[in-house]
Amino acid sequence: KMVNIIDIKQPGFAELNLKKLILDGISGGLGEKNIPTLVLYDDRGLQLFDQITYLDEYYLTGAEIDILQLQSAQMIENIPDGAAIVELGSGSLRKTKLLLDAINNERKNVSYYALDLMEKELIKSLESLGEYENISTHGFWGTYDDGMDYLKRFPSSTPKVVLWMGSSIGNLNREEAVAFLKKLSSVLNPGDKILVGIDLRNAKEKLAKAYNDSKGVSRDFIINGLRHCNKILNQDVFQLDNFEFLSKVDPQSGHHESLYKVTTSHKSRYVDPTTQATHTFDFQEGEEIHIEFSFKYSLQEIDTLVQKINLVHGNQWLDSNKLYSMNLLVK
Ligand code: AVJ
Repeated sequence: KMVNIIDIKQPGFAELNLKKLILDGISGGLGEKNIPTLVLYDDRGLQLFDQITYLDEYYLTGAEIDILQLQSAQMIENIPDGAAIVELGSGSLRKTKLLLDAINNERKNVSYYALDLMEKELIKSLESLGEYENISTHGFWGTYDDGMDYLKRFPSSTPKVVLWMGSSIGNLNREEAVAFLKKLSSVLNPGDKILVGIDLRNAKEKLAKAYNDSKGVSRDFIINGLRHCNKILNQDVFQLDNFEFLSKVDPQSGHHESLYKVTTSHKSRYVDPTTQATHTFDFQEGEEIHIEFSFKYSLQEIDTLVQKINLVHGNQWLDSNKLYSMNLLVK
């Protein structure tokens, strides 16, 4: 199958930015260091995350699939004929396929655009979709920001549905989530929709297992981020033996946090290849470096979120165990 990938990236921008974000992030003092969450998703990181989604302990994916399998008929009533469906962070398309199959069975004509940062993954996953009679499929290769810019170019007569699944919203803190959705909403027209998957505030024990599973895949996934940093910097700034994975659940603020804990005090350096300037980094034993938040929402918090972004909360679907939600937001 031939797949159609459109490069919508601002050239060079993402790579340059990530290097600077890593170096700035580890330049702080004790307790101030952080690493951009995005470094988790290189080829190996995507593979490991895909493995995580098959673990029973990581209940989010199963819950979203449960909703899509049992309630997709009602869901696609909200997708008009002729719509452009744009998915942010499309990944393996395992879940999207359920939705597209249902749309195709209804003989609705839609165009589907999968947006992802990894070109190889985009090609592979779009190839795996097979042919639909009434659905054209396309790949957008770029960042969320590139995708939002591109959305402005769609004719206003085309109804748009933005899919944002997997509770990816959880990687943003609550203020960032409002800001992001406001920006997304600003490139939509009245009547356009956002279908967003949001994990609920579940029991502390459940979260602890979801993000620190018994097989250690979650740990490998997070630790791989350091390996990817070294690749991006083209130097071994992070000595993997000196760090371990730390998983923290905070029931009060309703999030999980993944961190790196420094096991041995040490220094490391980075030599800037263009200026030859040397940056030195000081890591103290016991120091914790932030890498990822996964924020959870109560039903009340979802309502508040939707109010803040001035959208109308349409249907809400929960999985059979009421662990996870899919929400229709209408501009
Ligand atoms: C893909 C961002 C939704 O936060 O639950 C899985 C990533 N991190 N295990 C999440 C993740 C650790 C995941 N998201």
